[in-house]
Amino acid sequence: NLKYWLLIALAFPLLQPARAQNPFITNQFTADPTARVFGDRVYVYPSHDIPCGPGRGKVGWFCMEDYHVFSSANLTDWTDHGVIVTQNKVPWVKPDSYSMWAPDCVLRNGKYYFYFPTTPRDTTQGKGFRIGVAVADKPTGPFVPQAAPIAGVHGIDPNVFIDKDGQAYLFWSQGNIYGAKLKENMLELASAPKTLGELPTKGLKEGPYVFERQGIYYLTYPHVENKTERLEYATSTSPLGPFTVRGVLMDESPTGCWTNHHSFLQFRNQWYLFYHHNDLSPRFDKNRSIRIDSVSFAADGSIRKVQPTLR
Ligand code: FUB
Repeated sequence: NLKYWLLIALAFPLLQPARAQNPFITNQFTADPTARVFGDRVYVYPSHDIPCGPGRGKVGWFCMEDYHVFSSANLTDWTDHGVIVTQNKVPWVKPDSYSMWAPDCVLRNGKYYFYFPTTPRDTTQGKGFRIGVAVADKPTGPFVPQAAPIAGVHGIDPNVFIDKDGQAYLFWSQGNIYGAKLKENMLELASAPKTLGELPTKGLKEGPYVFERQGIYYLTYPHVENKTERLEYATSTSPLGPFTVRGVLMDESPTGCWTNHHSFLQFRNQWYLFYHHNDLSPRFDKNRSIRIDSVSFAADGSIRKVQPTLR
C-alpha cells in the first residue's frame, strides 16, 4: 500500500496544470511569442518548432509547419487551443517549406488579424519571405488565410501596432527593420515602407516589437553582434520614428541560444516580457521554448534590464 501512495505522490506533480515557471509551455517547442490581452485573458501566439527529419525541413535548421495559440487568465495555467494556421492550407505558400516563422495577432473592429511570414510558391517577385494574414472572429480561430501575401512587403517577423488615434502600423525585418502604415482593412499598406532611424548598422536586427507607454514609442528588437541575439530598444515620439537607440534590455544568452525573439505586454498593471530560449533542447538551439519575465521602467522611461528567471 505504501508503494501505491508513493506512486501517487510522485505522479501528482505531472497531473497539475502548467505552473508559472520558465519555460511555461512544455507540451511542445515554442518560439517567437507575441502576447496580447483580448478580453480578460492573455493569448500567446508563438512559432511552433518541430524537429526536422527526412522529408521534413532542412536538418540543422528551423522547422515549422503550423501555429498553435495558448491562453491564460492568470499567466500560470495555460490552455493550448490547438492549430490555428497550417502551411499547406495557405493558398500562396510553397508546400512543405516548414518555414512558418514568427507571427503576431491583433484585434481590429471585432476581427482578429493573424500575421505570419513564410516562403511563397510564386517567386516572381523575389525568393525570400513574404508576410500573410489570416482573419478570424475569435482569438482562437478558425482563421481564414488571405489568398495572397501583403503586397509590397518582403521580409520576416511581422509586428502590428495600433496607435491611440486608431492608425495601424506594420513593422517587419529584412536585414534592417522597416515600418509602414496599414490601411483600415489591415490587409494592405497605406504608405511606402521606410527605415526607422539610426539603428545599429552592424549585425542582424530582426523581430521588431513596437509599443507605446506614457507618450514614448518603443521599438524593441533582437540584435546580434557577437554570437547570439541580445534584446535592445530605441525610443521615439512617433511610431515610424526616427528612433534613437537607448540600450540593451536583455543580455545575450550565456548558454548560446542563437535567437531571442520577444514581445511586451501590459496585463493588470504589470508589464511583462515574453521571449524564448532553448531550455528544453539544450543541444539544439532551433527547438526553443517560450518564457515570461516581468519588466519595469525607470522614471525617465528607460527599460530596466530584464534578468531571465530560469527554471
Ligand atoms: O523562428 C524563426 C526565426 O528565428 C524568427 O523569425 C526570428 O525572429 C528568430 O527567432
